[in-house]
Amino acid sequence: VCKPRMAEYKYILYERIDHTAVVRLNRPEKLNAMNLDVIAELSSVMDTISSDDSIKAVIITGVGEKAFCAGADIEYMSKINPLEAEQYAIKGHASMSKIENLNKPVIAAVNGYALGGGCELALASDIRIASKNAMLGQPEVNLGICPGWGGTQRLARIVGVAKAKELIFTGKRVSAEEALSIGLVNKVVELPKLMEEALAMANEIAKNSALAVRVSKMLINRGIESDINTGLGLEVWGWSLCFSHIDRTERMTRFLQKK
Ligand code: DAK
Repeated sequence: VCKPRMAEYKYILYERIDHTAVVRLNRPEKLNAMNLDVIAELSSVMDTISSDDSIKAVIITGVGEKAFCAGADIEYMSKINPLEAEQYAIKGHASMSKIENLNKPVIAAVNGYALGGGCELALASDIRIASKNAMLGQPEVNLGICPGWGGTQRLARIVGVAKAKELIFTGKRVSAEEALSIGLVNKVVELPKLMEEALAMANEIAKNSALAVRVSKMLINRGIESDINTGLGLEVWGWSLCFSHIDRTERMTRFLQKK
């Protein structure tokens, strides 16, 4: 019998806590900056998580107390040729899209700097919880590039066009509190409480029907790209799909039997 073997990762730590998958970027000496290998490993762990029905929620965070992720690896980018840059772009986009479209909710536990690609990683997640020391921003224009892993698109959708333009054009960093005030993060907590809070939210999600949560995520993501009638049409289909699952029958029966 061939048992599936958990892939060994060099730059990420992967662990299961009950129904939650916890993925930690593990390159603290470089503030968890993402080179091609980090991106490839992130992509691979998302495939593993995606096919495991026992996982109900995912937390992405960084190792250390200083950084969630300081962005794309500037040293690596300074050396690559156009063909390598193409691979970096394609694989980076694929990774972010895998997170955004993952069949489970993803919580970014932002434990410090989330800059450039690091902020984009948080933006590709569904929910962001930040520690008080977190600093978020898109400083790419300082380096002569624009945000390239979805920052120009997702940031504007999350905080609105005007704030996204301010953040991207100035490249300035915002504190966790300011990020909270503009809707860039959902919640701010003390650093030692960050994982506890993220796990508590993941557990709250895990108590609900996995199919209903999954369908809701898909409907919100697709709907935001569509006109309202297309979105509502999708909602009819998604809602009806929930009736195909025993979960709906059991949960409604439990309610009616006052269990
Ligand atoms: N890349 C590589 N190394 C980094 C790094 C980064 N982004 N950020 C930090 N490090 C390294 C530092 O070089 C240093 O390494 P050593 O010198 O010790 O070997 C170590 O991490 C500790 O950093 P510092 O000594 O600088 O620590 P400080 O506390 O003084 O400063 C800082 C912390 C976060 C303010 C500072 O490190 C900083 O400003 N880092 C750069 C942040 C940044 O500009 N990030 C955006 C990068 S651009 C793409 C799409 C998207 C992107 C790329 C490609 N495609 C479509 C292909 C995204 C681009 C970006 O993310």
